[in-house]
Formats: sequence, C-alpha cells, structure tokens
Amino acid sequence: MSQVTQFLGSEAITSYQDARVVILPIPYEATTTYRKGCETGPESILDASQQLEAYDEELGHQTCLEIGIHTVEPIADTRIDPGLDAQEMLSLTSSKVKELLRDGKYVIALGGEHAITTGIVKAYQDFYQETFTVVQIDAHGDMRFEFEGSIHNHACVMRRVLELGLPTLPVAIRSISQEEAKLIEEKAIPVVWDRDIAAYPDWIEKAINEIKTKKVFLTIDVDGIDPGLIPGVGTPEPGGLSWNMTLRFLKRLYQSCEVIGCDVMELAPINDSVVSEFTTAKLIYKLIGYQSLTQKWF
Ligand SMILES: [Mn+2]
Repeated sequence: MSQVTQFLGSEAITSYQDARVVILPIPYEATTTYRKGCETGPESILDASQQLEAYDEELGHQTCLEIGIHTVEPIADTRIDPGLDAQEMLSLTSSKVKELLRDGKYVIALGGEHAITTGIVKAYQDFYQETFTVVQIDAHGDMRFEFEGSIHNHACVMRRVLELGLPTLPVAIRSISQEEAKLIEEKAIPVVWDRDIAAYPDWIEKAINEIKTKKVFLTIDVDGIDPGLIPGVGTPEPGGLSWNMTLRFLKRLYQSCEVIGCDVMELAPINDSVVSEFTTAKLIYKLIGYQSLTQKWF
C-alpha cells in the first residue's frame, strides 16, 4: 500500500486495482500572483478528508466502502522540484491521466494551480477522441491570452482549453478583463454570471440547456464558491455559489450529462483554519457520490 495519505483513509483503504475512483494529487504552483500556497492544497484536502463521515445522508450510501477510492502518488510536485516548467508539468499530467483512464479509473485530480487543467483536459481529448464540454466553476474567466509573460499562467487556462477546440460553460463568473469580455462576445461563450445565479432561481436549467454535448469534463476552481465557505484561495472574489446551490447544480449536471472526469483546483490553505479544506474534501466526496448514483455504481 502506498505511503500517500489516502482520501478518507481511516474509513476505507482500497488498493489501486480494486478502486473505481482514483484521486490524483498535482501539487504544482508556479504562476499564482496574489496569495500563494496552492501547492499544499492536495495534501490539506487529503488530511481533512480523514474527518469526513463515510455515510452520505443525502444518497443513503457509504460511498467510499461501496465504490472503492484510491489515492495515487502526487505528480508535478513543485515542493520537490520548484523549477518544474509548465510544458513539462502539462506533459507529465497528460500522460499520467491517460494511464489512469486506460486502467478504467474515474479520475479526480487535485491542484495545485488551475493551469494544470490544460494537461488534464488534453488527456481526455486524446483518450475519448470526441468532443465534450468543459464546465468551469470559477470566480474568474481565466480566458486571457497570456498573463505576466506566460501563456500557461493560471489566468489563461480556459483560453488554452478553447484553443483545443472544446466548448466551455463558465459558471459563477464575477471577474473578467476587457479582453475576456470581448472574447466572450465574439465566441458567444454561454457564461453563467454569478449575478444571474443570485437573481434567477431557474439558472440551473438554463445552464444545463447550454450544454450541447453528451460528455462533460468538470473543472472546479474553488474560488467559484462563496469565499465565506472556502476562504483559502489565492484570489478571493465576493459573491459565489452557496453550498447547497453548488450541490444542486452538480447533482443536476451529473444527472443530465456523462461527467467523464473532474478536477478541483486552487485551494491554498489558511493556517489555523480547516474550513476551506474540509469543505473542499466534502465537495469531492459529493462528486464521487453523484457519479456513483448516476452511473449506477451503487
Ligand atoms: Mn479563479
């Protein structure tokens, strides 16, 4: 058994072979600009997950015991290799994710900074050879062409995804540059604005109707959620999804589409507070639960 802290470890330890779900920690941080610390995000989520209740009261299942979750060794760890360059990180990430997909695993990647998502999405594109929508929960557009001299800055990740030719659905957005505003208009990107989420109770159905593909990849920048719930982020923005709104949207998404994989990015822990990482760990457990429910794994 690996030395890595296992997600929900004290509740259920499953071997790689027997696990349906694999957690892939990617503690890479190079381009964050405001608060730093997301390279310790995966470890803090895994630590916090030890406190999760195995039984999901909404689903009525002990998801971890019934499904099997295994956490693999971290890759692209800038705490060990601080000079790791973005291209190398992306190629390491793509090849690892493809290996897990070939082994038939449902992968949940934990960042680390959002730039990693380009490598993850590329792996799904190579593996599935068909189009899918990238649903992005985020406070920020992340659609700048480049930022601070890098096209692989975390503020550019969704621009890189668009360049892969995939449709996107950004959700809970409340901060963009003028360049991004023009791009959204030109490309008619169906942004679900945070202000509209607050104003219109039927926003979830409208958002789901914007998805034109059967398959979806879900990328969650945890700053998309209310910073009152997850204050441990690099670039906090007021507003954002409430806990129950987040779950309602995600459950509907899993019911309506095939969510082929997901990542949860940008958690940067705060000393002496476990709220951010526990909320994030519970969010991940919910993703596994909704996937298990809708794919009839229970
Ligand atoms: Mn963000």
